[in-house]
Amino acid sequence: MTVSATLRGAILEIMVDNPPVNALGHAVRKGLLEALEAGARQPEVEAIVIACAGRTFFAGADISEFGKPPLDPILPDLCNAIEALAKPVVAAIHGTALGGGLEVALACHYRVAVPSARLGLPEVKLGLIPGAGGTQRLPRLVGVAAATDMIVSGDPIPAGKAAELGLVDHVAAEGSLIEEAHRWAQVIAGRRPLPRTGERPVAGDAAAIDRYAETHARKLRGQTAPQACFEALRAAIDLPLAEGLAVERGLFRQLVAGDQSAALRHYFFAERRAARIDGLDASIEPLPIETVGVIGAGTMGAGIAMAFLSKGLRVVLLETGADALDRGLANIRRTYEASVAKGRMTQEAGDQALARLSTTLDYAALGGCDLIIEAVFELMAVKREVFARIDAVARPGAILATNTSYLDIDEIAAATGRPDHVVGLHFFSPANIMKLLEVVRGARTSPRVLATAMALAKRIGKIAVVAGNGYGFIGNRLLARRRSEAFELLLEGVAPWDIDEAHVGFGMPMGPFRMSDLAGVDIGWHRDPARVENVRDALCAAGRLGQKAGKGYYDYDEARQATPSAEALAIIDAFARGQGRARRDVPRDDILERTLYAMVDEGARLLAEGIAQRASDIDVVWVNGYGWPSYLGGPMHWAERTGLAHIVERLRAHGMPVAPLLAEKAARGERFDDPRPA
Ligand code: 3H9
Repeated sequence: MTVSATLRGAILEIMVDNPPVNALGHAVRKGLLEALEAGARQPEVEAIVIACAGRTFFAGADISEFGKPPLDPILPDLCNAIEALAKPVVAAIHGTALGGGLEVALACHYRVAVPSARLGLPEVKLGLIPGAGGTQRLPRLVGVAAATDMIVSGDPIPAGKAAELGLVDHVAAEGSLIEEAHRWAQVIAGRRPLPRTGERPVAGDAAAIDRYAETHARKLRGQTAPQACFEALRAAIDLPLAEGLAVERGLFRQLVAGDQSAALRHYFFAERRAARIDGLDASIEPLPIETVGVIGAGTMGAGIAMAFLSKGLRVVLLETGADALDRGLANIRRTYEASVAKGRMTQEAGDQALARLSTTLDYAALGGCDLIIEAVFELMAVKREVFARIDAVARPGAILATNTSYLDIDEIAAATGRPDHVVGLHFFSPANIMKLLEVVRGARTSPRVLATAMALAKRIGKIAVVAGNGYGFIGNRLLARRRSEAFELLLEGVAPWDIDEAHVGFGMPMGPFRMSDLAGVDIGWHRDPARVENVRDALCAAGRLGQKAGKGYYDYDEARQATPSAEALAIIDAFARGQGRARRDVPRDDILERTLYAMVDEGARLLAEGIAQRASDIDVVWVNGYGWPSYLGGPMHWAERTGLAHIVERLRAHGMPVAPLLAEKAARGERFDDPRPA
């Protein structure tokens, strides 16, 4: 039974059980409405409590139903029916009341929640607005400013904060939600008039909306849903409830049929699918990991250490010299202090994280670690030497991991006597903040080690994607392909800033050359100024190493403001002439076609080679690690929306290679993740 109703005294308890997250799919909506109507008819029922079984209150509408014809009762009608009921309805909230789930709660006359509950309207993250009254009822309950914040950020708030705002009427003790909700229902059963949220006046005016729009303009650039949120919130201020609800409904319908929401919904499921490894037995128990050894206390090593420390694991941090170790430790301390100062972390949590850290100059101290990860210089000889050393001290069964971003895992594993316990854990900098983790599986990595890496990633709040062992894995392989196409454009006379501007206009946070300046133009440089084989070498030879040197593709002032550099342009120009390259007029549209379609082509190659398990994994990598706008779904989803046949045609028109898999999918009119014909 999805929905059951039990009469306890004069209180009707409606319990919904629709695992895993009690999404408000058709059966739930129908069952809920029927139970409510029955309760309204039963004379002995004085009040109704709506609660959910399992781990959470309703986590929202059932996202998998979007795009299909709506089945009655639709959620807005259900919410209106709850609010209109002649008997009081109490929502009993635990876990997360999200989206349509919070909208149901808003339609109830009272809300009781446990302290650990979180309440939010995350629809904007799916390219939508709340479509079941959220934009009209929330500002009536908590005021325009708080409602704007919640609806446009999409971030949930804890029950305590919700109680302060008037969104929650009573915070129940953890573990006694149902009892307290019943008691609350008994107390309010006779109170009239019923507090109907939709009948309240809206507190506040449009100034709060304008302020929010102004403050967040940069972040919201290019996205349709936040603008629709603003419009719906304005309707809540200006119009009576019924008309406001109609405006909201119209906007919701428009958005749900649009490209951006399709992309964000694709992304939502892509992220969850990424956690699954095809062919891996799901019953494999991960190995227990409590203590992690981190080798190298530079920016990357320190970031990795913090990623574990902050989530309750112990870390032993190793460096080869005392000075480097001190610098790393100071860096970690500073980062925690800053987090505490900014209110992102409590003092206590910061202190506890630091207390879990120990440092050492001696490899022998890593002997008790369950996992040892190295973040040392990106050179095969160095990696192999480090792996041989950790293999000698690590206890049997310990996992040895490398943070390499390009190198061959199998060659590294071969330096040890336990290649089945070697895995790549490619963190992204800053590793304590960036969500993405590429888990690189070597030829001999054992299933249990792989399962452990995935479970560990989840535990430390990372989004893990499995990659096969190939140069640059998933993310950097696409990056390298984009870079080489961008270099081609430079040689044809396109300025770096024009290429960057095209990417920013597309929705990326920055273009490839600003990114290169930020990361260091000299990444991967051979350090021989006399050897100039490409534009990068030419710039490095002239000391233009990027932002850290005050000059790279751009010139930087003291405030790190970038301006186009005449000198960089002259260096690029001289190099191009030396290569006998003719300059030509490149149409603006070609910039994006060539760089982005090249990435799609490379993505198809990753799929054909089995480096990526599925196209949606490539999307997850690029959205999380490289700033591909999530509202464009990731490069592979975007390619499908653009049309694979069109992309193939344009690649050919540019004289660029076309991966056989891409050509095949385009010719068959298939999507990347469609099963391949046998
Ligand atoms: C909405 O409500 C629109 C309305 O305003 C108007 C309508 C007219 N639907 O994340 P997890 C699945 S829009 C369908 O791994 P966690 C998920 O795919 C909705 N399925 O667990 C996964 O399946 P699988 C607004 C859903 O504990 C499984 O449940 N609501 C939905 O890490 C477990 O999910 C949201 O945007 C759904 N709504 O996190 C909330 N939600 O096992 C979206 C989850 O097959 N959900 N699934 O891979 C979340 O944020 C998280 O799932 C939640 C749990 C925090 C609830």
